[in-house]
Amino acid sequence: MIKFLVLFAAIIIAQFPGSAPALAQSVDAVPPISVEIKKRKIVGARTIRVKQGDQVNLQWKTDEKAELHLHGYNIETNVAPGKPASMNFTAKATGRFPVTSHGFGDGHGHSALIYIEVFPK
Ligand SMILES: [Cu+2]
Repeated sequence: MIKFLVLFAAIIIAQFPGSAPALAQSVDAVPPISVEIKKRKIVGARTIRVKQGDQVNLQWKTDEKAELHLHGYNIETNVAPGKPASMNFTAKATGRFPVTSHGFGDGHGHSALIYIEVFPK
């Protein structure tokens, strides 16, 4: 699974070198989406809507260490204060997918922080 994710990330990076925004635009790349966690809650809207086929880049910031899990796509990433993290994926599957935290601090809560909604093309 880890190998697959690394390969997946490598493919995305290969397709979208940071220096070529014109290229990225031609293939349904959406601008990076910033998501901030404060006091164990999302700042702002709790739903992110994208279209099937979009290259999604979620950029996480937090005021507390957390392990984030995008369900359905099964992407996990660790984020900590001063250490932003990103989740990159192609929105292939449609539906509504929660991102949960596998425990802030020493807890092990599993409630949804935010939902990613992927609409059919
Ligand atoms: Cu989870």
